[in-house]
Amino acid sequence: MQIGILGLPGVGKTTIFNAATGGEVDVGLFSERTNLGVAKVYDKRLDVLDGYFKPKRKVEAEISYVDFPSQQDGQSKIQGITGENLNLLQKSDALLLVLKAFNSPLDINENYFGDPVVELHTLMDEIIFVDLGIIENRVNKIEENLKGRNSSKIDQEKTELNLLTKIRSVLENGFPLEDISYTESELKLLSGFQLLTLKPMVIVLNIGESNSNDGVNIEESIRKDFDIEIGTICGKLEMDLIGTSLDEEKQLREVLGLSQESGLHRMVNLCFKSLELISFLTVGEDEVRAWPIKKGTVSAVAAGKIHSDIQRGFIRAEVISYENLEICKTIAEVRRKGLLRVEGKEYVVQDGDIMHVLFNV
Ligand SMILES: Nc1nc2c(ncn2[C@@H]2O[C@H](COP(=O)(O)OP(=O)(O)OP(=O)(O)O)[C@@H](O)[C@H]2O)c(=O)[nH]1
Ligand SMILES: [Mg+2]
Repeated sequence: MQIGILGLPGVGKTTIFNAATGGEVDVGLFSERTNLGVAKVYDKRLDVLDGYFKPKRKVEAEISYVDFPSQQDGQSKIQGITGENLNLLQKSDALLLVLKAFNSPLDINENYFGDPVVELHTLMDEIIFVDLGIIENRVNKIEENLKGRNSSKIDQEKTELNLLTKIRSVLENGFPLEDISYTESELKLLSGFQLLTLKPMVIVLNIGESNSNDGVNIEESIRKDFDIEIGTICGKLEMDLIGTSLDEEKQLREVLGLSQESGLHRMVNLCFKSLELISFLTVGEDEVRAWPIKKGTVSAVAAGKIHSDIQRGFIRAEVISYENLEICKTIAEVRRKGLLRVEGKEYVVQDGDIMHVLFNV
């Protein structure tokens, strides 16, 4: 699962990428590199389980991030994204939209408006522009195909063309594509275009160290115009905190008057949620681990994430909800209280289920 990081130039995309993935990519305006990295999804439950089981290791769920470069033409608009980068962007499962709410000497940059709401409208216009480009390419291709050919695909391509024309006019008028209704087959076609406007989105407000209290007000004004989850983060601070101990981090947050809850954790968790992922957990002497699965996954398929043999030879799963283990502290006590359930392969796994799968190959 991959998140594409988008934003106007110099808003702190690479800074946030570094903070999330523990990366050490150079930051600065008009970057030219595309950066790929993996972020651990902080899960408080793993810390608690780590305390109970004292395993050799603790393994968090992970999600990938792609940080795109500014464009070379100095405009550094997403509009300029082409080729391999456009491909990567289209393949992303969700988008993280970075907005700038810190002051810096770089504010001479003409793309910075000083108002995150205006910035977000500009960014959305650009995202729509990219989609219009994708549609235009496909329309041209179909029109080319339809010229002088009488293959069996004609009807199919005409249907596609109709749909594309319909969504093009919706996008040109600036309406979200979710607002119109589609038939089952149209939806299937649509998913093939990998349009950006149809991807789940999360906003991250990159706030300055000195104005960290403004976040709440800015979030409120964004919510008036957009129905998208928002996380506020001080990107630079979070990046500088990589590698510091928890105690040092706590102290620094106090000194700077920042909340103790890590904005970074919240941001990564919002991304995780936007992907419609949940975690089931496994515990033992070797490791406690969170396994990301799509909401609605059944136990045999979930077990396949651990190993395909376990899915193939699935017999049954012993399941304890995290909450019950937290109350009981030990698996023996969970059993004594009769809180351990035995589930079959069609059981829909819930977030925080602690699973032990019995299998036979
Ligand atoms: N004060 C402050 N500066 C920041 C913060 N986040 C980023 N910066 C600075 O802003 C500049 C640009 O940051 P980048 O992370 O490179 O921004 P970007 O969006 O990746 O830039 P491009 O890729 O060139 O579009 C750098 O000098 C950062 O140090 C922040 O939270 N506070
Ligand atoms: Mg960058």
